[in-house]
Amino acid sequence: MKQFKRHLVTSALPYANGPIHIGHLAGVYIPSDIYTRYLRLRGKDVIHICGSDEHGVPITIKARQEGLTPQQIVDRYHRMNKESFEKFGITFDIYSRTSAKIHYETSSEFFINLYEKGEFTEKSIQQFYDEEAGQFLSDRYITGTCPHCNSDSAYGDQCENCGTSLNQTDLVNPISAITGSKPVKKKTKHWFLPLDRHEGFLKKWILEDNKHWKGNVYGQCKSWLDQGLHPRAVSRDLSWGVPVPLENAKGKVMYVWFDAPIGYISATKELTPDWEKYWKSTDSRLVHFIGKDNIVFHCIIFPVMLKSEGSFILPENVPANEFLNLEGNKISTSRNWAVWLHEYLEEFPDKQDVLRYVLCASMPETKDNDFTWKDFQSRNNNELVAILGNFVNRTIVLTNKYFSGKVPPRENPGKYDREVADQIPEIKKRTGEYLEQFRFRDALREAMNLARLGNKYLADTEPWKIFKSDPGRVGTILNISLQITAGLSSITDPFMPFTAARLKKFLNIENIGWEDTGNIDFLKPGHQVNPPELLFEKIEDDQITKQLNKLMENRQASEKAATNIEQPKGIISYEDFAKMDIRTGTVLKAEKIAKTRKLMKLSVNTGVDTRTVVAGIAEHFDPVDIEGKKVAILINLDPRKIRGVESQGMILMSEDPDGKLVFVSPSDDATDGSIIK
Ligand code: B3M
Ligand code: ZN
Repeated sequence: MKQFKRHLVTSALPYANGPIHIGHLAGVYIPSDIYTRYLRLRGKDVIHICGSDEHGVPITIKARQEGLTPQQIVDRYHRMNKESFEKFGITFDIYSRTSAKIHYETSSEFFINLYEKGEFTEKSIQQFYDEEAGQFLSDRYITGTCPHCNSDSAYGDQCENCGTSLNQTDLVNPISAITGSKPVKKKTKHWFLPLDRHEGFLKKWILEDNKHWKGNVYGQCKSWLDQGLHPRAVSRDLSWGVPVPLENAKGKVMYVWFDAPIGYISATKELTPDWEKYWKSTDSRLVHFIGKDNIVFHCIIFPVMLKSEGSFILPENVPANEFLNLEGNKISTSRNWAVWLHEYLEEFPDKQDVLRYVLCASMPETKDNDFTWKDFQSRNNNELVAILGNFVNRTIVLTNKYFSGKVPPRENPGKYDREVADQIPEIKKRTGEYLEQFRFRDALREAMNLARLGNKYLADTEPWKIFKSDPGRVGTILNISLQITAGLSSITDPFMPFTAARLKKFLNIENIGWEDTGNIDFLKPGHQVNPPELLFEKIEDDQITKQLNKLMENRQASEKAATNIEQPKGIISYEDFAKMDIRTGTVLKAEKIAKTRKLMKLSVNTGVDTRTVVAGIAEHFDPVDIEGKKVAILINLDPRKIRGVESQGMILMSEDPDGKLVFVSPSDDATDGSIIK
C-alpha cells in the first residue's frame, strides 16, 4: 500500500438531537478510535476529526417536540456527547460543531466555489408543502413508503430501512411529519448537484481504483451506480441551516448532507493552520469512519463535491460498519430501546474498557450483529477477568513475592520458554496487519492471544510450585511473563486505553511504542515494578438483571406513552344508549370552513334526509377524499351553531393515541338510513 505522510481520519458527525448509544459506538466511534490510537502508537502523523452535526430536520423536529429552539437542542446534546466521548476515551483531536462560525464560513465558501464554477444546476421543482404548517417539507419532515423495499420508514431524502437515497417525490403515500396531513405540491427553486454528470468518474474511482474497500461498502456503491445517479438538491426551504449564500436564495438553506461533510474540513481548519496539508496534499490519506446508512453521502455525494471543487483529496477508504442490534431488536431511540453511553458511564463508572472490549468483539463489521447483557457479563468474566486479569495479576504478585518487585534475569531459557518468547512479536505483527485491514474483531482476538499465551505459560510452568527448588527457573519464567505484560500494555492501548495505562503503571513504565511491543528485552533485569492491583472485577448476575429490567421498563414506558389509551368512562344503562339514533349515511359534499384550521362543513345523506354537519376533521382529511364516503352519523343530537353554520348531527370518528382521527365507517354496502345499534 502507498506510504502516506499524513493520515486524516474522520468519524461521522452525530446529530446533536440525542445522546450517543452503543450502536453509534460499535458502528463508528470505537473502530475509528482503535484505528487512530494504533496509528499514533505507530508514531504516524494522524488527526482524528469529529463534531456535532447540528442542522437538518431531525434537530428541528426534536426542538418542536420539546418546545425549544434548535440552538437550545444542539447546545444540550453537543455538550452531552462531547463529554461522553471524552469519558469513554474516544480521542478526537477536535470535536467541533456545524453551528460554529468557521463552519458557516467554510461551507458558504465551498458552495460559492461550486456555484461560480457552474457545478450546480438550478431548477424549479414541485416540492411537497404542508399547508397547515405553512412550510415546505423536506427530508425527515416527510415520510412515506419506500418505493424500493416497501418499508414505511422512508423519509424525503433516504429510506431508513434499505438506505436508498430518495427524492421525496419517490415516496409512496407521502404524509407530513409535522401535522400528519397529506401534503400538496408547490413550486420552488433549488440548486442541484448533478451526480449523473460524474457517473463515469465514480465508476472508475470506486469500481476500479477502490476494489480494496470493504465488501459491504463496495457492494452498496456498485448497486447505486448500476441503478444510475440523479441530480441531488443541495438546498432546502428551511429556516434552520447554513443559508445558501446567493442573492436570489432568500429562505433557503443548504441541505444538511451538503454542509455536514464540509464540517470535517471546517473542524480541521479550527484544529490546525496546516489544514490544507491534510486535505489537499496527495501524500495525505483521508479515511472516513461511518455507519452503513451514510455510505452514499461519503462515497458518492461528498467525493463529487470534493472533486467538483477541485483542490481536495478524495477518501482512500471508507470502512463503514453495519448496524448493532440490542437483545435481538433494532436499537430505537423513540422506543428507548438502547444502552445510552452517558447512562452506562454513570452505572459502570470504571468499566469503559469492558464495553469497548465487548463492542469490539461483537462489532458489526460485515453484517448486523447483536449486543446482549449476558454476552457483556460472560466476556468480562471469562476473558478479561479469567485470562488477561488473571495472567497479569499472577505475574505481578509473584514478581513482588519472590523478587521484591524487581524484574529477574532470564537464566538458560529452555525450548518451551523460547517458543513462548518467539510468539510475542508474531502476535503483535498479526494484530497490526488486522488493524491495517480494519478487521477490528480479528485484531482484538489476536491481541488477546498474547494474554492467552501468558496465561497458559504460567499454568504450564507453575512457578509458584518450584521457587524453593529452582528460583533461577522461576526468574526466567517471570521475566518472560513480564515481557508479555509489557507487550500487553501497548497492544491493548488501541482497544482498551484505560487498561493499557494501568498495565504501564503496574510495570512502572512511561511508554512503550509499537516497535518495542514484542521486544523480550524491553524490561531490564532489576527494573522495579509496582505492587499488584486487580485489573478487572467480576460482573455479577444481579448487575445484568438490573440492566435487562431497565430495558424492559423503558420499552413498556415508551409503548404506554405511545398508546395512552383513555381510561373507560362510567357505566350507562341500555336505555341511555338506546336514546341515540345512529344511522348509516353518505357524505355528498365536503368543504373547509374559511378562517378555521380544524372545521369542515359536510352535507350528508342520512337516508331520512340530507343535512349539514360541522366536523373538526379539516386537519386530518382533504374534502375531496371524503366525498362519497360512508359514515356513521348521530342524527338526534341537539342542533347547534358552529362558526355561523348550524350543525345537525355528529359523524362518529375514533381518535388514535397520537391524535390522528379515523372514520368509524359502515361498510360500503350499508344502506343510507339503516340504524346502527
Ligand atoms: N449526522 C449521522 C447520521 O446519519 C450524520 C453523519 C454526518 S457525517 C458528515 O446519523
Ligand atoms: Zn427502502
